[in-house]
Amino acid sequence: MGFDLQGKASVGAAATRPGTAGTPGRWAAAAGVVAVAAGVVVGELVAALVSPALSPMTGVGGAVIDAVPPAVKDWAVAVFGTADKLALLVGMGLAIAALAALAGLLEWRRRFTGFAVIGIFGVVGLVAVLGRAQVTGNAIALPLLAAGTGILVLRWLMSRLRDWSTSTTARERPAPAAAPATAPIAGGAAGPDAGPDAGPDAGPDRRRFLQALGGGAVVATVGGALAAGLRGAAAGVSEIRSKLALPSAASPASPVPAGAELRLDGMDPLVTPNRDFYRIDTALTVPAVDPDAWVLRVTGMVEREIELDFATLLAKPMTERHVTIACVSNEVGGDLIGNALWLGWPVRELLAMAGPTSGADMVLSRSKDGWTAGTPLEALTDDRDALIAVGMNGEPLPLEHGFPARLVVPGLYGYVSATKWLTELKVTRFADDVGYWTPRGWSERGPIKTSSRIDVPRAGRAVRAGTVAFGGVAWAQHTGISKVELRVNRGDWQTVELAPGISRDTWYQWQLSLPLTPGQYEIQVRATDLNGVPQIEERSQVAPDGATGFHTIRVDVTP
Ligand SMILES: Nc1nc2c(c(=O)[nH]1)N[C@H]1C(S)=C(S)[C@@H](COP(=O)(O)O)O[C@H]1N2
Ligand SMILES: [Mo]
Repeated sequence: MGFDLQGKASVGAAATRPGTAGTPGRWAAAAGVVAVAAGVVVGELVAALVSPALSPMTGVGGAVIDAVPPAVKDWAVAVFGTADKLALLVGMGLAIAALAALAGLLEWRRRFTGFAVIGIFGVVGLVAVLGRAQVTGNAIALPLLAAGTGILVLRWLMSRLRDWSTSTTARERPAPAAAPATAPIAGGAAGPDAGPDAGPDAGPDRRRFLQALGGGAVVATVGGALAAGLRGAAAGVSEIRSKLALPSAASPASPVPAGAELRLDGMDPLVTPNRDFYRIDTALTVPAVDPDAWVLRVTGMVEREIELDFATLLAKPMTERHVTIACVSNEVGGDLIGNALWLGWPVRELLAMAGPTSGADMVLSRSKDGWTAGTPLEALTDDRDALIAVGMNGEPLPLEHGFPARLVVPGLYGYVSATKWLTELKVTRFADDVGYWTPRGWSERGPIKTSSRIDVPRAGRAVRAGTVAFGGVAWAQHTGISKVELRVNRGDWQTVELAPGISRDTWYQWQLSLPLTPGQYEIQVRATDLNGVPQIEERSQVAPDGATGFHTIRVDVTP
């Protein structure tokens, strides 16, 4: 490891060396390109797998588009026409390749400088991705994952290249003519550590480096093709989705009552935007379901089996409802809950056409990827407007949320009801069938438990003494909330101002202002449903059927 010496070489002198044809400098640049390609491919592949709407490359591309002055955009459109986006991606690819080659060269000259260049890529990618609207939490990891992979691969290739260089130098003679890299790196390999690595012949080390480089290039190419394939399938469906016109609702949602949305600073919106909606599923790759190929089958204990295609579904009289859905894994105070405006056809109408036979008490719904949920037949046939949903907040379902159709059942946790990428409804009995999560330690039935959350002030955040505003949400789907109370340091419960809910099936916002002097406070919230049943005080884990306990936060009030 005598390469510190290379780093000490002046930039001018060093620049001539790696730039000379046939020196390892050229190979260092190649190593940079392969390493960065591997990083980008890993980022794209993981993105393609976890969420089709995410792509570090298109994230950066989008940020470039946003940052570019309108005149340049007009110019690009004029010159490249509709291929402007392709031109942008090609341009980005070339720019990244040039920077990657530079990173390889720099790393060859001075350890960690090339890593730093790749690290800066990662941070730029991060900033670009953060600025994109569609992007959700886990996207943040992707540019860092890409940069980390790039650095690791470069480190690996560099150590091979140095072995090669060291052995070449140690021989103190040019390698055979066939070797592309023959010039010894002056000084660099002659350091004190060079001795043990120095072989009598550069052949094996040279071969090892070239194998590593070639292997890296092959893996990056195959991974890139795979990512492109996955992305292509999802992109095709995304394209179809973006052109889909949803029918208007025959039974529209009741309007959001005045005052339902308390405009308290720091409060989550009453209706959760799609891009912020929590996502939970077992799907490693988001199923890309072409609506033209989609059918929903009603099978099992029915008088008539039914096959429903998407066009037929869209032609049914649609119902639109606000419903707050929640995950059974939502901790007290957690954010695995969201409220959306769903458009769909009531499941009970489809089930009525099929005619469940007597004895049936469960519907096992199945998704494209084989996941299942077991829902009480009653919850799908009573008056609660369980929907075969096609729309979410005025748009077709996002791919991540079940495009083209999913179930939404007010009052039940998602794992027993909210099947995304829906393909089958099997009418059956709890005695005969089980949903995916039941044998894995979760209850057969999963009614949502009444709960409440403090969102303002954020837990652990310091606030100024005086009048302190508290606010949050409370929910008891399909029953509704009658009362929310707050208590300070386990004192008396104080009733808060409860905003009108959109419906019994949605969460309600609440707020309360309290005069507080400087000090530390423990604040707790509890909700009571419209039947007068208060939420459970005793703490319990999320498994097997949902967490209980009061959301408790600590607030530091400063003078
Ligand atoms: N196909 C499929 N549908 C699914 C799941 C799944 O793993 N696969 N998870 C369920 C669970 S546990 C929840 S909480 C909800 C979450 O829906 P969302 O991702 O749209 O918020 O989807 C449900 N539907
Ligand atoms: Mo869930």
